[in-house]
Amino acid sequence: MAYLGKQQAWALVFMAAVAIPAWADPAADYAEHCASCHAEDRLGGTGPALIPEALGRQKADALAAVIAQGRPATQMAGFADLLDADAITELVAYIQQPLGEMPDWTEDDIIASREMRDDYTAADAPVFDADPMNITLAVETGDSHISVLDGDALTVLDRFETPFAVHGGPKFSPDGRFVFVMSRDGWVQKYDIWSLAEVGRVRAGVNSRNIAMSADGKWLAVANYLPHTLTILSTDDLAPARVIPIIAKDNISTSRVSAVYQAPQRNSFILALKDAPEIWEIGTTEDSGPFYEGFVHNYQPGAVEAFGIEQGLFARRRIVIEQPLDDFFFTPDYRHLIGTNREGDKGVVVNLDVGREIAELPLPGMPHLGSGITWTSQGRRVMATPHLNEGVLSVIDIDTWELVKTIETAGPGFFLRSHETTPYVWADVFFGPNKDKMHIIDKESLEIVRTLDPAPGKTVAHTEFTKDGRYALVSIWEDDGAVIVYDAATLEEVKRLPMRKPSGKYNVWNKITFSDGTSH
Ligand code: DHE
Repeated sequence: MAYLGKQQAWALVFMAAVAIPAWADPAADYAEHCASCHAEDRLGGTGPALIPEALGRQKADALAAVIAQGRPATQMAGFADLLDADAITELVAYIQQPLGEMPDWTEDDIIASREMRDDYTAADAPVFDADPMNITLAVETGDSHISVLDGDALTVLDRFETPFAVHGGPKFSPDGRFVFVMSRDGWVQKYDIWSLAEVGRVRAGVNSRNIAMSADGKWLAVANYLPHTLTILSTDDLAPARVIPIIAKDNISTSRVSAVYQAPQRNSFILALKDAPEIWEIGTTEDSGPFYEGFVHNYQPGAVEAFGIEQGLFARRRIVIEQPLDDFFFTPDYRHLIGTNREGDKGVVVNLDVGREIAELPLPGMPHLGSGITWTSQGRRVMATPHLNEGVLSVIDIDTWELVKTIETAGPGFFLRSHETTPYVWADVFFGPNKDKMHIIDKESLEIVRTLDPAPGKTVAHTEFTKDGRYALVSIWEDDGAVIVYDAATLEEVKRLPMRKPSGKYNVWNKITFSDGTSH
């Protein structure tokens, strides 16, 4: 309640300070231009929530520029043709107003939202003949569906409806039988691949980022922007096991969670905090810890009592860093993470064992580390990341942290993919005039050896391989789009499966084995 009171007090201060001219009608402009993506109540849909808690420290003029010109790397279009400068200024003031009441989403709300399907019956064995390990899911954002593909016959086994605005990779149970899908408005759906049936769904947050599965398959963590929590669900029945408030080390400020990842070798979840210079690690087994809450590299024994010790299931460990890191990439042993700083011009390497930063990397142009992948090139273990603002891929040696090469591309890309069995990395060019191109890069020479152009003028993006790496599946990311199946060796097109704005594809085997070439 203290939190609600603070928001309301802030609202009064705001209303006194911001005078919206009597003739302005930003609410009508919002309803006309913004609500379809950001929701009528401003709590987010395909677009992020437009309330102060989500807008963070962005200044009014920066927000006005985004409304006028759009935002690179997102679906946010520019509205300068439809709204004049005054209308945009008023719209900024409107979205900066706190909501009358801060949305809260408690454990009780989560429980109340839970909808388990009473028509679901668990099959004893897969209800299809296809190899259950070679199933690939294709997310179709055009009409909120997922197609379930047989990776050998390349046919659609099922097509089921998802919650609106699925984002991030769906996460499979370790045996590959169940999959969990998250939408930006906080819904988590459980689907049984063997039975080709939805099991149920639950709203774990009001505005969520992504999900992660614990190594033992028992827990699913949901990173929330709103409220400032991490929700941990039981994968069995989607009941909330713990709702962890994200309160920073100062014990006062709260933070959004940018993303949560599974660290399988560590039996933990790793969280990126958006508003506090901290990384959290949360144990997912009964024998987790003891973790010293407030752990820092130069930790002094006397400080233990000040911060407290946490032990057991969901015990937390806090790694204090210099500034908040947005997006993460992990080395395959999960001992190191690379994060991007807020300005998007450098990468910071954090050693998770000792809990401190150990190196900095020159990565200008907003690296998209969440799409990073690793492979071996000329005897070196390397990782590569696309950049959202520059037409380059950075290749880094993950033992020495040297920049091995900057590969120039036809424009900024979003996703990278490879597979153990292929000599190539597939890199899309998501933004700009060459959004219809897909580069094929040789893993050894790090040269672009071919550029595919399968649907001129259309966005071509995101690749996934079948289990054996024989086929590469690429999206034509348009409403009347398709998934194109390529022979991964000859690079010839084999088949086109029509789909409604297909985005990511996810192969069960590649995901549950943490295949080389897959971003996690
Ligand atoms: Fe994503 C994954 C963050 C915009 C489609 N995106 C991820 C992940 C993160 C992330 C942290 C890894 C999570 C995971 O899979 O568990 N995405 C962000 C952003 O911060 C950004 C730039 C701004 C935002 O609005 O959130 C952003 N992302 C987009 C889009 O605009 C995309 C292209 C369309 C969409 O659906 O929103 C998009 N993001 C995706 C996809 C993945 C993803 C398809 C999973 C890729 C994979 O292969 O695993």
